Amino acid sequence: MEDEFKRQLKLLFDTYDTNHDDFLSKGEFVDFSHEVLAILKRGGSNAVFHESDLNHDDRISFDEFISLMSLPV
Ligand SMILES: [Ca+2]
Ligand SMILES: [Ca+2]
Repeated sequence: MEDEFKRQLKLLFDTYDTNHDDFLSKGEFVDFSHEVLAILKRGGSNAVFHESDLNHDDRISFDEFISLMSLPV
């Protein structure tokens, strides 16, 4: 389970590690933070929560979290 969690986080990390040097440079991290902020600004955290809760069980699973983080902005 922990390995799966790390694997998912690594996928997320790799998404933003655009030059694949296994580090997030300041520029890469800025892209990441802008994307997160853009998602949150899109309608407030309440709306984002409902949008992210794909199966509507009033909680965000890690899969749903990963889906949220992979949304195109
Ligand atoms: Ca990098
Ligand atoms: Ca859910």
